[in-house]
Amino acid sequence: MSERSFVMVKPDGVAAGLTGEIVSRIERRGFGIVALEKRLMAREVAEEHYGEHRERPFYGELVEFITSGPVVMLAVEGPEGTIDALRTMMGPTNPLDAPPGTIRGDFATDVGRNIIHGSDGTESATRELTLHFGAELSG
Ligand code: ABT
Ligand code: MG
Repeated sequence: MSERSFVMVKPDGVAAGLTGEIVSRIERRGFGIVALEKRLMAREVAEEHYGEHRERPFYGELVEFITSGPVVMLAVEGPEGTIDALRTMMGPTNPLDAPPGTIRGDFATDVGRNIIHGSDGTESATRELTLHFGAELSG
């Protein structure tokens, strides 16, 4: 059984020149990169992407931030468990809680600018891959 996740280097990660480092870590770990694209996320797409946070106080800022510059989107494939393993590589949402050796623990300090996104389960992976890459890449 294989599994796919939607991974994204956020605008702060791209601006900091971390795209290569992050893609390299994922690649060297042995995961497959099925698709990779740098682009600006449209506002409507960002609102949909963060739909689960619509009622949260930080929602507006989140949408502003994620559309503030280009992002690098990836469809990443590996064996069952890949979605969780990628989240482990990233570290906790708040970078100050992220141990050294994780992407956030090595390169970020701000919960609102935590440089990388990865799907948090199989359902969100399918939803996000479909939203950003289309249904063909979702499974
Ligand atoms: P994402 O990969 O962006 O989805 O982050 P993650 O799944 O690790 O964390 P969640 B809970 O999904 O947070 C989404 C974005 O909201 C930001 N955030 C979150 C805040 O700014 N304040 C908060 O109190 C919380 C809980 C962090 C995430 N985005 N960024 N950038
Ligand atoms: Mg999330």
